[in-house]
Parts: sequence; structure tokens; C-alpha cells
Amino acid sequence: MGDSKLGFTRRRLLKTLGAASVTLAAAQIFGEPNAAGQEPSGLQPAPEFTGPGANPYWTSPGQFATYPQKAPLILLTDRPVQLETPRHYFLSTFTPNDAFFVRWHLQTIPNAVDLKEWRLHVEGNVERPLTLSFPELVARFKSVSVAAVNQCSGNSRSRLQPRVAGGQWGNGAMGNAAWTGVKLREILDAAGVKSGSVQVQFEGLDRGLGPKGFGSNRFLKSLDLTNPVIDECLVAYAMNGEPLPMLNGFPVRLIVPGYFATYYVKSLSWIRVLDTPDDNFWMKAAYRIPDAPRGNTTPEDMKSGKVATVPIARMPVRSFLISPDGSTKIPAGFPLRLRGIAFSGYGGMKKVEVSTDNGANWSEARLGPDEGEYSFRTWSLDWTPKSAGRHPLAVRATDAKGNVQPDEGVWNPGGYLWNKIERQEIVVGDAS
Ligand SMILES: Nc1nc2c(c(=O)[nH]1)N[C@H]1C(S)=C(S)[C@@H](COP(=O)(O)O)O[C@H]1N2
Ligand SMILES: [Mo]
Repeated sequence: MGDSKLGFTRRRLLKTLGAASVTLAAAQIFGEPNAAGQEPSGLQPAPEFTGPGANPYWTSPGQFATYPQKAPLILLTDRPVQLETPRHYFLSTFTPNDAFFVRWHLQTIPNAVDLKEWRLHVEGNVERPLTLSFPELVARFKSVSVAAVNQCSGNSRSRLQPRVAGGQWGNGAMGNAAWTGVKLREILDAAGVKSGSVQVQFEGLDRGLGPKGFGSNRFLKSLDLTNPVIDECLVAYAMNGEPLPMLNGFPVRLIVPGYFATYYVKSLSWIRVLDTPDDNFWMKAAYRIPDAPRGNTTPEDMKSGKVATVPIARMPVRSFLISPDGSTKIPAGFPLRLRGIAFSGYGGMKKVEVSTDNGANWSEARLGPDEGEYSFRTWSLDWTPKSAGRHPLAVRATDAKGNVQPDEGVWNPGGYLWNKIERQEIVVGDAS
């Protein structure tokens, strides 16, 4: 690992957290019911992203908001809090904590956690229920780090045609961090999973009203105990070497490398071993995808009621051109360095290719440092546009399993799994 962010020490963490509580002083994070899922699915086309003058921030309308511990981020909704990361932050492998996107579902989110009071409970179908204080959690289990992308299932939802309800994210509902914590497996072993157990359920500190059809007042996610990803999960207490921002799940959150962020339960406080499959709203009704290639279906097939669904899981391969962003005109003959990132939930990157002629020809980009198979991987390619005019650039990644980004969009009612080849038009001016 070439980055010090993965060389995090427990001693430093405990020093940082010497003050036993972290408080968010934001009154506006309490509010009315979640509007997600209740907005009409209008059929106006998604905005086109052409330059110059293109909105360089991924999404329109693009109002910025400042929340505690956060840089100005693009405000999607404030009840619940949904903040999108502006495009330029994705020039680096690791997304800064203060710029990391934010997504909650429920009305009331924790804005203060007193570590003297806080406990992680391990309960349910176990031999020895555990109640771990923060220092116990840190000291009792081995400290490990992993670089992993946290991407919302609905990232890029605004691109779907026909449009679907839900937060109209651009491409900034994702981020990559070096997560440090302890292995979920070690915690489960300490508690002793009883035979007959089928799933493990995760619950945070948020409470209250959620979207339509949601009966409980809790956000709950579960994973099958037979899923090999259980052995890769971390209960993370540090993000890029610092305590987690409150809005990103202080004091600890679950990390499920390669999986969509819906499983990355924030302010994780209950780990519950189940002897029957979890049928709560967030597993049975929400975050499900058609059981079909790419999770793809049509509005007509959905209406037939015959589309079988499964819980969403791993993230398909994606790549992004971050710079140039199309917002300024480039003089002909100007040597550009095209830069961006790529990742896949199915393992590391094999190659990233760039086309400067709308997909007719492709050139392989140079890959940046390898921070692990679930991390962002930066890429770059030098290119000097020779002729004035519009140059449609495109970027396409292939992951280590050989999965290639398709040039077709995907459609499902949740607006999940978008991974179509990204395009960015660059306008080159005559410099003579
Ligand atoms: N406790 C809790 N954890 C949660 C959620 C939530 O609503 N409550 N939302 C999940 C979803 S759907 C996403 S996209 C990520 C967002 O993580 P972030 O806010 O750190 O970017 O958190 C996940 N973990
Ligand atoms: Mo999400």
C-alpha cells in the first residue's frame, strides 16, 4: 500500500478521540417525513452534459449546502440529508472526509454520540452476547485497513430513461476511503454464532419516519452468514485516518467491500444474529433489483408483476472522466492530461480505455497506484486536440474479472446499477 492513510494506528485514534464525545450542532437535520419515493416520475429528459458552459458539478440544480464537519456539498434534499460530492474531488484516489457524500433515510439522525455511553451490542442467536465500549472494541480485536468504495445504489439515478422516483443523483453519490477497524468475523467469533443461524443484521442509531410503505422506525440491513463477503467486512472506526464524520456514521460503521453502500450501516450499534431470514422493509421491499442480467428490466415488464427481484449486492464496473470537465473551451494544440477514476465491486481494474472520437477508437490509459481491489484507481492519458470543434470523449473500464462497461443504460424502478460508458464533450477553439 503506497498511501499512509492505510498505515493508521490505534494509539493515534485513541488520542484523537481523547475528548469522549463528538457533537453535531445542526438543528436542520431533524424534520419531516422522507420525500423519497413519493415524487412523481416525470418524463422530462435528463440534462445533457455538453461543454463549454456545461455544469461541471455532475448534477443540476446544484445548490451548495454546508453542514457540520463538511465542505460545501451539492444539496439533494435536507430531510432526509442527502449531499452529493462535486466532481473535482474525484481527481484523487481517496475522497476527503469533509467532501464525502451523505445519505440518510430516516427523520432523526444522530447528531451527538457520547463515547462514554455508547456501546456496540452483539446479540440474537449467539452463545455470549457482547456489549463493547469503544475502547474495548478497538483494543480487543486486531486492527485492519481496507480501501473501499462506498457508492449509493442510486448513484447516477438522474440518468435513467424513463426517469424514476428517488434522489436525482448525478455521479457524486460515491466516495473512496481507507477504512480502519476490526473484522466482523472476529466479533462474531467472540460472541459465538449458534448453529441454525442464517443471517446477521445491522442497525444504527437513526430512527423515525422513512419513505412510503416503511412501517418500522429503524434502518436495518442483513447479510447471509454463508456469504463469503462476511469475512471481508469491517466494523470501521476510522476513515482516511480520522474519526468518521458524524454524517458518515460516527463512531463506527460497517464496511462491505465491493458491495453497494446500502449495507455500509452507519453509527452501527447493534449486530444481531438471526435464525430466520430478515424480512424488514429495507431487505424485502427496498434495495432490490430485477433478477436479470445487469438488473435490467422495462416499465412494461414491471407492470406485469412477474419480475422476480433479489437484494442488491456488488457494484458493476465504472469509470469517470474528471478532468477536463467541459466547462471551458480548450485551445487547439493545447496538451491535455485526461484524468479520472475507475472501480469495480467485482475486483480490481484490468484496464481503462479512452476514446476521443465518440467510441470509434480507444487508447489505453495509464493506471495510477493500486490501493487494493475495492478502491478507486486513478488513470490518466495525455492527449492534444489538434482540430477545433466538438470532441466527444468517452471512457470505458474493464475489471479484473473481464467485465467491460456497456454502452447501454440500465433501467429498473429503483434507479440502481447505472454503469453506462460516460461521455464528456470538449469544445476546442481555433488557436490560430
Ligand atoms: N444507519 C444508517 N446507515 C446507512 C444508511 C441509513 O439511512 N442509516 N443509508 C445507507 C445508504 S443507502 C447509503 S448510500 C450510505 C451512505 O453513506 P454516506 O452517508 O457515508 O456517504 O449509507 C448507508 N448506511
Ligand atoms: Mo444509498
